[in-house]
Amino acid sequence: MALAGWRTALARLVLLPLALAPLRAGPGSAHPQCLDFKPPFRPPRPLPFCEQYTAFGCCDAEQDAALSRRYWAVTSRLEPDTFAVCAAYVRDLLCQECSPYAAHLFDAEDPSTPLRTVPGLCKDYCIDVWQKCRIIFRHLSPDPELWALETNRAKFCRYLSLDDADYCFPRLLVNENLNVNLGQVRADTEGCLELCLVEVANGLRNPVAMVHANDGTHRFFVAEQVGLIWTYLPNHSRLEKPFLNISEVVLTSPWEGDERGFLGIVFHPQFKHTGKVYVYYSVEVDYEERIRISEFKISPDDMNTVDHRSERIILEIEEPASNHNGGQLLFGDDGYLYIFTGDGGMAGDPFGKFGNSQNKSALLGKVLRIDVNHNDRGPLYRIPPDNPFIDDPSARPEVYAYGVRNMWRCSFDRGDPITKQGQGRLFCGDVGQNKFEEVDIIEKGKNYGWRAREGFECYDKKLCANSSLDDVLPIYAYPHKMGKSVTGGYVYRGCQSPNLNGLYIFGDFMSGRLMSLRENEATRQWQYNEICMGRGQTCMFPGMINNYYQYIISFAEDEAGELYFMSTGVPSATSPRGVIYKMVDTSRRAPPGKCQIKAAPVKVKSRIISFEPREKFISKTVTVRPKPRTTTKAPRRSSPTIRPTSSSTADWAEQILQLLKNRSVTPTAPILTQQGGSLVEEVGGGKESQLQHFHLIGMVPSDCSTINPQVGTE
Ligand SMILES: [Ca+2]
Ligand SMILES: [Ca+2]
Repeated sequence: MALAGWRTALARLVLLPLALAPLRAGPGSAHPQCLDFKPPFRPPRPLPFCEQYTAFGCCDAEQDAALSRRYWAVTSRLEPDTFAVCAAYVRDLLCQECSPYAAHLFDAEDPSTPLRTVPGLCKDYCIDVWQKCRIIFRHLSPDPELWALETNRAKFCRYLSLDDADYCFPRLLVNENLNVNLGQVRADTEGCLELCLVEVANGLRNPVAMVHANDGTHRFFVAEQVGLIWTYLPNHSRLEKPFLNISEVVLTSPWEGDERGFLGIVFHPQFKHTGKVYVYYSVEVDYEERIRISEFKISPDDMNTVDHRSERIILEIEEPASNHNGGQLLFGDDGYLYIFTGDGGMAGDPFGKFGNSQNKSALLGKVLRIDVNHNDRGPLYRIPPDNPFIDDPSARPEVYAYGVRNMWRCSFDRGDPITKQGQGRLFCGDVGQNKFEEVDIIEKGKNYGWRAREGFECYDKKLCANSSLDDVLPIYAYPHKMGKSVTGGYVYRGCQSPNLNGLYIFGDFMSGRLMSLRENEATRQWQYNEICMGRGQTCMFPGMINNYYQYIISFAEDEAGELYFMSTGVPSATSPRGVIYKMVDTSRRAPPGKCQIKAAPVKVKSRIISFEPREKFISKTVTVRPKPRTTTKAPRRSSPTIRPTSSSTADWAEQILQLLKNRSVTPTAPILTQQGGSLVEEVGGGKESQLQHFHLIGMVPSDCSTINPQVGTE
């Protein structure tokens, strides 16, 4: 094939100074998008026909073959002379369907407007093709309006021009703004990675965890702090009947900042066969506050509900104060159960001679590891034979790692989908005291420093100077001007956003900041990048949004490895303002068909409540700071629990019960919640909730005066 028509035209074009001068598309305004309203991708196999889009674009080999067939159908109708001159134009015009900017070329950014039949052409190119080959348009386009203009060059080329001249063919090919970093995660000038969100669930009251069963059903289960867990089907609809309801025994309150409550859930790795689920929650027993780790079994006649009578208490630990209750449960690849406890509470880990965390005979301030397999007979759990301190008579054998303050959210890396690199690494966010929040990689037997150290700095100078401390420093720590309570996340190992592979994504509960770390393979250093919401058109794809509520409670991974986070506008265990968001990189998607899942069937015995997204894309880049709100403090107390006094106790207890009743009947109904002492009616969505939204540009509240509901800030 001779030199493609566009290249000839392009050569001429670039000689004209005017052609390159008006690069109006500023940073962030480029918007790669395919004709199916989705981001472009890297084709898994080379494209033999539309070669120029073989590295990145909107076609896979199948679509390329279809375009090739169209090419032969069109060109076979041309006389040999015409063919010689015009075939390259036909190919160029057809192949623009594979351009990463196909949606712009064909006016298809908006699904409600009709698609062009021919890509938008720059004037010079149009004149060129009109003069030599206008006959081809009859075969290329079924549009009678275009045919009618065939004899009038000016009208013809006006008809084929684009409103946004930056995107016309072939000029967009040399537009630097449109081509620089194409296919890579978009970042602003400060290196903030611009990602987008899809709303997945809403109306949740402090959603603390979202987990899957690893049983092929692709269901997900969302736990609310009050002690209710809901089953969601892969299409995001929710079952009316809760998966688990232990709200009557779970100890929590409506106070923003109450760290007690239902805190964690994990399915047994062989759940499909064992039917076992493990939960972690606050409870009061004989006027003593405890954390409890229990085992439940799935109901024999409903796969979407546990058998509520099957609870077996695996472990209970007394909690000396209401804050720092830990709450993460995980199973490792070794099949053992990992339990992440807090240091017990108060400030500065004051318990005992040198605190709980450095005391290996205490279960608080630790990562514990136990074996709950084959526990139907004999002890409820066993000590894994290779636990690090089993030979130390002064240490509890359950201890796996110590020096932990309050690890709020940990995760195992699944590893690279192909190379498995990184697999099994255990990442945790450990909430700091007054100055630093940190991210750690947990290893067996290691000391994570608290209370000797906070972040990289000494906290207890005497302990810190002790040569036997031998602690592991965080992989990353940030000061309190960036946030005051870390929420650990996940290393992205999903399929749909291939650019994010290997990125550890986490957040801060107080500032609402989303953050990321990526390991430099060569230097082993962790590269930090903030994550912000895509600006301009970056998130302008059907179903995507670019804003979220501030209080980032937890992150999650679905069965396929896609990444989510949960946040709320009002961090109270009774406020239904929690939303689950899926994180998406719109700069590049996986090739079509690659991420298709085949979910195993789910037998449903409950009413299904379909999902209705409420959050909206905000088109203007406005800076909306969260409204200053009256804040309530968590009850401060010494053991035993001082419950809120007399009349209010009955009030909130009744409220919770009422809420639970309301929830099971009409989950989307307005719910009453107590805020600042008065009852305020809350209605989801609408103007008011928009005000609670914010963009990351300048959104960080200057005064983080609210108390974290899960993790402490003294
Ligand atoms: Ca505590
Ligand atoms: Ca530490």
